[in-house]
Amino acid sequence: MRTSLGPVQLAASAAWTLSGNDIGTMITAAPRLYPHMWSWDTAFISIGLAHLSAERAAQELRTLLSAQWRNGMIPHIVFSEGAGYFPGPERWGAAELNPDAPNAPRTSGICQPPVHAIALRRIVDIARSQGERATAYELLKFAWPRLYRWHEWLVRHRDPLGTGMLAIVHGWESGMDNSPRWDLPYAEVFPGPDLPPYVRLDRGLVAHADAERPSDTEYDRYLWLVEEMRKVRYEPDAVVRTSSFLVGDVFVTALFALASEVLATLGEESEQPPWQIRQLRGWARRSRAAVAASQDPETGLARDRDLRGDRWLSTSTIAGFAPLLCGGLPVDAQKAQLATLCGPDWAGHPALFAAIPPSVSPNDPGFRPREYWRGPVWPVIAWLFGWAFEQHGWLAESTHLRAECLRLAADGSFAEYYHPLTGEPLGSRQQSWTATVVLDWLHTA
Ligand code: 9WN
Repeated sequence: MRTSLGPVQLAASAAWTLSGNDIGTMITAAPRLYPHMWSWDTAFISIGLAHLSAERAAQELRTLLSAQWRNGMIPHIVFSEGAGYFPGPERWGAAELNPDAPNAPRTSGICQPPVHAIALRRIVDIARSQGERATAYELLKFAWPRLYRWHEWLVRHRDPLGTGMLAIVHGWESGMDNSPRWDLPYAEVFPGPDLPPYVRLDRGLVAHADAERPSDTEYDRYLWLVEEMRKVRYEPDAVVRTSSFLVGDVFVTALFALASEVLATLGEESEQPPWQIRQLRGWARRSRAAVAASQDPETGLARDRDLRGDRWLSTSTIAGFAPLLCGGLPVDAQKAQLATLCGPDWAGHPALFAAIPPSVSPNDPGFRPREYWRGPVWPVIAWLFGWAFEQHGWLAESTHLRAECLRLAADGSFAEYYHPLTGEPLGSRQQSWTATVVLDWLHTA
């Protein structure tokens, strides 16, 4: 029998989870599987934290931004002093190889989706609504220029075609590690004989690792890409030139477009340089157009672009709905996408436990309801769509999505992801970002 906590208990339990993951210097992504700070996790974590303490949320975002590389990149992992994750700082060797990487704290050498400006918007609004105007003001002053530099880094180093479609050099950069989106490009990644040996730690920390975590073959490729980057000392343009994996990521691009608009508006509110604000709006426009241009004429879904293989990647996943995040499609096409997302192939599928879009459609032959990014539901992805719906004024859809997400999360496990047909918690438990999006939903319900 599934537990179902009421809102007060659920909120208390989420707060308890966060305090359990607070190691003093940071809130880790999860207690055992992810005992460090992950870039996009921290953005979501700080949103939920703001409901408990705006100052604490600001501090968390500041910790992440303090590990920003001198060239502007926000690294995908900021390592705590604790061990217990592979690949750890020694395997990345970022500070040893690249003078732009900070020596302390140590970091990985790649990045993750640019959702931080969205978090900043949310924290500033929550802080203001709590009368914490000084906290909001100080955080904006600290974070805005750093986020501007982060967006500038992405434009400078990750738009190889100059079209606004941002490229990733590793599946980990998408945040959707082994999504079927990456199967074709990963098939062209051939680990060399000089791949140093390694021992995975994740497999021992998840109950059903074979079903719920990426395979060893996939890990060989992940680690090989790290080796390739080490060889060029994480120099961003050399990485883009040499990585065997280079893909225009439509979901990252949509988040970038959305976050650039948000950052521009925050810039207007805080009197940032007008030319930077104009630049952000221009970047947003270009990336929005790139997302729209990726639309598959047959399915209506947006597509990633394999830049090594020079081909569209038409795998149907949740990322195909990227235009619903950033806009840019003609009104009719947008309406059609929304109807598809809410319809029987996706969130409206009759067999789902809750009406939340899973990572892959249950009607897709590749649907694997327990497998990492190949079918389960990720609450943070639903949060992003819900937040974007609210911005577009689709209030009925966002309210419904929020209610369904709260129903799924009412078991209090704060799982990393959930089985879409049964609601069973999967992957890590007490995952910080799940607890924090639940807190945000509870406060806006
Ligand atoms: C690799 C921390 C991260 C999330 C990612 C998720 C997973 C790491 C892993 O965990 O990735 O970065 O070891 O599987 O895919 O989205 O940020 O929660």
